[in-house]
Amino acid sequence: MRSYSIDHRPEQTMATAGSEGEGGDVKLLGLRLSPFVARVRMALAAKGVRYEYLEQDLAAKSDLLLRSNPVHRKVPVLIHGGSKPVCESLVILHYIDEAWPTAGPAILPAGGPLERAAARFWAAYVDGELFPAWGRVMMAAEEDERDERAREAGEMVSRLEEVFVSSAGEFFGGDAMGYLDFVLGSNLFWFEALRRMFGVKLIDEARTPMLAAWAERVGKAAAAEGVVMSEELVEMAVEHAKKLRGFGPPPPPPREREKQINYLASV
Ligand SMILES: N[C@@H](CCC(=O)N[C@@H](CS)C(=O)NCC(=O)O)C(=O)O
Repeated sequence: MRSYSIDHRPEQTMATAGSEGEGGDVKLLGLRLSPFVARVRMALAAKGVRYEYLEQDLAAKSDLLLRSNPVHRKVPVLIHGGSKPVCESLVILHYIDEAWPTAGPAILPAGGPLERAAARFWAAYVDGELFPAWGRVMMAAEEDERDERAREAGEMVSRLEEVFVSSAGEFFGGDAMGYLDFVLGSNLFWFEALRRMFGVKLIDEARTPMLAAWAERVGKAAAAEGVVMSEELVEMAVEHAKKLRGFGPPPPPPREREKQINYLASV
């Protein structure tokens, strides 16, 4: 796939929300438009872990990124105290939970192995099914196709509504945000971008009222501030989506397109 870049120059910031947390220096290699990165940032903020944020340019990958994640060459990568880097967002969420067990609420559900297995199952569903599905909505060439893709993605979100209803709390994680809140919540700014661009509402007050209320709560949570919920991010997502649509190769047949789901790789 061709690579495109937009103007977000590597940025280096110290995330200051929250307290120091346990354990030395933490670096996160990330990309602001990446939901995979956003979920890690939400979890670090919820735990009150201070970290240095290093925005990456995926069109010209840094030596640090290539050294830290030689297998996938992707963000996010977490480096804690100069130790071995931790790669893959879901693995990183588990790591954060274990490395800072007493700082902030637990990330994985505390209810027992079955509950944790269910959370992992639905997280895999979000990444394996819903993420590519909303990407297909974004890339649909024609309105009819987009409607069909939006219907498919909407059905997935409806399933997640059922999961949420059975979790009976403010969040998937109960009273505080946890694993699935971070995993699904990190997609919210892209959902908003799809709504603005095409009027597609993946989370919809009428069809998925509980998730609509959940999304409001996530949006107001301190851990999401600037990372998932920010006007600037939504605008960046819209601009990026336009670029992908405008400069992309001619759309392949739908089945082929399923293989090309790494849209954000070209950011
Ligand atoms: N499964 C990975 C996906 C991470 C991912 O796809 N990251 C993209 C940015 S959204 C990336 O770094 N892509 C660079 C590339 O593919 O070259 C995770 O959960 O961390």
